Amino acid sequence: MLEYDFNSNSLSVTVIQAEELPALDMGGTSDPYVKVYLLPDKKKKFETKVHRKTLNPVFNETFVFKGVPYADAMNKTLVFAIFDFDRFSKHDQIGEVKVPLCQVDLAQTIEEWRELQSVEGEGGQAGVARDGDEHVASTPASVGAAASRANGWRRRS
Ligand SMILES: [Ca+2]
Repeated sequence: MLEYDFNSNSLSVTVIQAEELPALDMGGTSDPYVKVYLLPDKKKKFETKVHRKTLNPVFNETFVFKGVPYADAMNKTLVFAIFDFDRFSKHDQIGEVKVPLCQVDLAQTIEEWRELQSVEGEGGQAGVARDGDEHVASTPASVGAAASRANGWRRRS
């Protein structure tokens, strides 16, 4: 969920939930958490809590990017990167969702599902096979959230 405050130049991002994540751990589960940041600068990175042993985590955590003028926001891409927490090894990236902010109407609150894209290269993970059923919820803004759900944002990986 995305919400932009034109008065304070801040972008509020809520990570809601993910469904049907791939299992990366023995036992058929993962320990997902989400990193949220803006490209290209990656200056500020936020992380949700780790949800242990679940493939359908509900995060409901909100992060605020401050000092992002609207004109700058148009050049940035919001990234939701989902990782699997591992206590004794490098965390594997499960997938990611990228939202170019120029494609989003920041004048409204937006709430919608997006399909996870697999990733290559990060942490030596060569990309996780995916059948297109995984989602991550992202939301911009607070008016008309329901309406935006059907506006064709879903993309196949
Ligand atoms: Ca794990």
